[in-house]
Amino acid sequence: MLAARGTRCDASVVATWVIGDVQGCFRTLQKLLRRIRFDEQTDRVVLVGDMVNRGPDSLGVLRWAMERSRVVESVLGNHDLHLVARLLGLSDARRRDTLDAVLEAPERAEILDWIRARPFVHACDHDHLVVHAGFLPTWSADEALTLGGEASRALRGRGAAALIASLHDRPGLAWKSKLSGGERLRAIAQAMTQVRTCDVDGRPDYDFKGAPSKAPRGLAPWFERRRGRSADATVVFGHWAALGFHRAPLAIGIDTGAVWGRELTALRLDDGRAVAEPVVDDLAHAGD
Ligand SMILES: [Mn+2]
Repeated sequence: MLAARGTRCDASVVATWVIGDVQGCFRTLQKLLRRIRFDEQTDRVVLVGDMVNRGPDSLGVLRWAMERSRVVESVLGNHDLHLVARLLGLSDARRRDTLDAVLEAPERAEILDWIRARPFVHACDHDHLVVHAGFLPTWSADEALTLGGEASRALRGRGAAALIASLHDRPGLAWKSKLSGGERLRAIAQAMTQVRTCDVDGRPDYDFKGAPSKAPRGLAPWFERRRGRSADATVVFGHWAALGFHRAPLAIGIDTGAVWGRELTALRLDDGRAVAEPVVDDLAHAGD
C-alpha cells in the first residue's frame, strides 16, 4: 500500500489501462485503443515508456499523447531519453533511429518540455506503479516515487546533460542510500529505464537482453530479487521484449515486442485483463 504521495489517477475513473512499449507504432496503438474501447471521458491510459523510435510514426504518438495530457500519462523509457538527448543536441543519430520527423517538427520545443516533464515512475492507485524497466531490489514503492522525483528534477534542470551522458556508463551501480551526486542520479535513472536483471547483491546488469532462461549465471530478473518490505505494490513495466507478457508476484511485464513486429499489449489494472493487438505498422527499418 502506497502512502499518500505521487501522481495519481482520479478515483472516478472507470478503467485504467497500461499500454506497453509503442515505439512509434501509432497505427497499432490506434487499433488497440479501438479494441479496448478507450473512452477519453471516463478512462485513463498510462504508457509504459519508449513511446518513440524504431517505428514509423513517433511524432504521431507524441502528438496524440500531448493532446490528451489530462487522460494520458507516460513514464520515461530509454528511447524517450535518447530523444531528449537528440533534441538537446547531446547525441548523434544512432543507426536505427527514426526520429527525424520529431526533430524537424514545428513544435519540437514543446515536445522537449513535455517529455522532460514525464515522471520516471507513476503511481496509478494505491496498489500499482508503472515504470519503464524496473526497480532496484531494495526499493519500496514510496522510495521509488521519491527517488524518481530526484531524477526528474535533474532531467528538467541544468543537470540534464550530465544525467543523460551517465546513462551509457557501465557497470551498473548497486543501490546504497548514501550514494550522492551524479552516481545517485545514474543509479536511479538507469535502473528505472534500463534494468532487466540483477545479481545476488542487487547490482544491476545492463548488457544482457535475452530471455530470463538464457541469463548468465548469477543474474535473475530484477523483480525476483525483491524481498520483504520492498515488494509492497505491483509494478507494471515494459522494456523487456524477450520476457514477453509476464505475470510475477507483484510485477507484470507487458512489452510484447511491438518493435519486433509482434504485438502491443494493454493491461487493465482494475481487473488484470490483458489485450494484445498484432502490429500493423511498417517496421522494415526497425531491425531488432
Ligand atoms: Mn526500453
